[in-house]
Amino acid sequence: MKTFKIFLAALFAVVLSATTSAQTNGQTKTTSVKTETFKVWGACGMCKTRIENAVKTEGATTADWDLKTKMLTVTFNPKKTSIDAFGKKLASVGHDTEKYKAPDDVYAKLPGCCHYERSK
Ligand SMILES: [Cu+2]
Repeated sequence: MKTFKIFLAALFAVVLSATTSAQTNGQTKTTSVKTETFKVWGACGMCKTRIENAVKTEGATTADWDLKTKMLTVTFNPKKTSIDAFGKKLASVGHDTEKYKAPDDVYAKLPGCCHYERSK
């Protein structure tokens, strides 16, 4: 009887773990979240906050900008937003990307510490 109980418990555990993994598979299929990394010019911690907030208002789920490498890693739902939308938004708040350049007057209004070296 005791062995039978252990057998049942083991069987239950196997079924349970199989169900959980099936659920996670289903989730990754339905919410197709994309991760991309691209370069955003900036200079300091204030830039980091500004850059990350800018892409989040454009629909990024997560955003992490590296001050040393100037690389921004974003996760987002491609059905809701795009790298293009992020680039435009970043330029509008003063940060150059490979594709979109910030207007000179917006760049000029950034705090002194944020005046990164611009590519010509
Ligand atoms: Cu800054």
